[in-house]
Amino acid sequence: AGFTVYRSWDEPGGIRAELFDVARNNPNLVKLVVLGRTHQGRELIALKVTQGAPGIRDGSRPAVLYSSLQHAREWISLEVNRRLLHHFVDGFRANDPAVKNLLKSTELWFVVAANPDGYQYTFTNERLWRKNLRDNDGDGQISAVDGVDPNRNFDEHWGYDNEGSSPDPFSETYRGPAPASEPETRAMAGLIDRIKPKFQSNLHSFGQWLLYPQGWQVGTPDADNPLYVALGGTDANPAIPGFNPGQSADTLYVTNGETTDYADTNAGTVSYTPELGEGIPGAGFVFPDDEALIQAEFLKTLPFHLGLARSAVNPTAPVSP
Ligand code: 0X9
Ligand code: ZN
Repeated sequence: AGFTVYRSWDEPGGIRAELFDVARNNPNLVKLVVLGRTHQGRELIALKVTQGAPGIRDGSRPAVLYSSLQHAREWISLEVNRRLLHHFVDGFRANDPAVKNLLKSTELWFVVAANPDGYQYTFTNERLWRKNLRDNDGDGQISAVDGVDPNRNFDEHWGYDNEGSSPDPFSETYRGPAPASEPETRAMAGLIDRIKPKFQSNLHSFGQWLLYPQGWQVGTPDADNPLYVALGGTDANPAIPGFNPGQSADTLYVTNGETTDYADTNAGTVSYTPELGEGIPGAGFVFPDDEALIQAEFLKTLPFHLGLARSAVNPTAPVSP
């Protein structure tokens, strides 16, 4: 649709087709799992990347989960994660010794589009749509009253104190009618429950933050979990150059029903929300359709993401990026 880099979910050669191609072309390395279906019937897809993937029970090796595009308009999160997937898959194919060694012992999981309905809608209807496409008012069409915020629907302090999410369907942070009411939430939470990732990077944009639990209340214990600091770094020495690491409620704002809180509390996952940059100042959620800027954003986050992967076999002694 006139973009040089970005591709929609549905189009021929689009993101959905690419994920199936990556799995088909790497049968001994990549396993595609359909975790569920969206409101509009799209597959919720995860790729497991590990040596001998199809023959190995999910979650039997220490796992890392890289997820992105919960919020429909945050296209850069998908592009960065997609490039990370290719870093490992293409590195394995090219016999990169570090990648080969890693993928013998560790399984990497990729959910590059956690909200494919919303993503598609940003190409066809509204570039700045955020939520999923739940038809809240049941009128058979999508308008401002519709959609649930996928990062407010998890069964972890869902709706707590009514602060940081909304009961109003019109709101951009509508938490949905019940905890885990949404297929996107059940897919992600179900995967987390099943593989119990040691680490997660749940990519969002924008703001150059590197956030970690808890989001639901300022000053909760994980603020001082030394692992979050060991791998995320400090303001003076952040794991992603130019980003500010910090506990999310304290650093940004309070949320509830949030993904990383769910993973941390229910699976013991050390779970980060990187908020990527804008590409150029003022671009906001509309990161430019510019190969050089997108690749630079990927490369900036690569050492941090490699640190998570390399640390999974022994999480309490992290290999810093
Ligand atoms: O509000 C969100 O879900 C994330 N920001 S975004 O602009 N991408 O929507 C931030 C979630 C991080 N958690 C907290 N701030 N508590
Ligand atoms: Zn977001």
